[in-house]
Amino acid sequence: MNNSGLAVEVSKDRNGTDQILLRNPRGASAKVSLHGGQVLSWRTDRGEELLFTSSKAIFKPPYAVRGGIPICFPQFGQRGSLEQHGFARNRTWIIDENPPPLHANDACGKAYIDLLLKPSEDDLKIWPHSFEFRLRVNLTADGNLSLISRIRNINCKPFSFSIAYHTYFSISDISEVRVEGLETLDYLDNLYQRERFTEQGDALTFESEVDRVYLGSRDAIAIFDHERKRTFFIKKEGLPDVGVWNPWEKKSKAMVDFGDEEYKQMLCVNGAAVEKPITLKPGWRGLANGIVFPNRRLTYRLAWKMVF
Ligand code: TA6
Repeated sequence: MNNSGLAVEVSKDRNGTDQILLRNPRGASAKVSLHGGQVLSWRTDRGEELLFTSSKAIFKPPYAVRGGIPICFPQFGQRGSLEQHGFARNRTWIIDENPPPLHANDACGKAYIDLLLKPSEDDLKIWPHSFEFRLRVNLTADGNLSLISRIRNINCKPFSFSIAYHTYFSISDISEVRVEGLETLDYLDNLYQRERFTEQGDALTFESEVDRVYLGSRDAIAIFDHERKRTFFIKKEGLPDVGVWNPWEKKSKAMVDFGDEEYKQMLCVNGAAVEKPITLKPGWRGLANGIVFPNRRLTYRLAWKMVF
């Protein structure tokens, strides 16, 4: 624990993979695994878990843990020879001891860890683009969580990728939840072969499986959980799209690493760039994700922003 009461503790998980616990003076915490560079837990200063993880999650490579915030890179979805949602979430990242500096307000007064993923020789065979993916996970003194990603093209030619921060929010019950901020937007519906539709004018509520990518969304989205009297305010900058997913009953039963009834306790709202993949010329380009602002009124804001 440093003098500002922020702590960063490295330990081993049950498979011997390093995981990092970030803690702040009020007791809020975040846990990040080097397996997939995945945030597995984010707790308020009262110890309440805000992210969902399945009771049947498989914590063993090469599976991505079913929950938390998997990083879908260099692809969101299933196309070509890459595995669904790309390989970044199924790889072991390393702690980046000497990262390039970040903007001051993305760094000061935070407990943080810097992770780094580089492609293996095998990765380059399936995705022939050399990159460095740097991920900083921050926890601030009042419990904010931020994931700041910087992807560097160390090729000599441009490459394109799609990306999503597949964020599993913990909710009281899917019937108690509504999402605002996606009204009137176009979306690609994965249940209809990514056909394009337009959202009506009301808040999003859930009565069946939803698997959509909302396009060109505004920078403010809110998840209201009536039962828990909890609101996640999602503020984003730069990442143009937002994925929304709930598998509902049938798909839940078909997933080995997901409980049959667990669809009731989770909702994925994912900051993403899907419709228009991002093209990187050689050099740095930054993306950032999840800044969660808890405050005393059980209101949590999640913001995504682009960091250049
Ligand atoms: O977020 C939407 C989605 O693409 C769904 O189609 C579903 O497959 C989900 O991601 C989970 O994907 P995963 O590969 O983690 O099982």
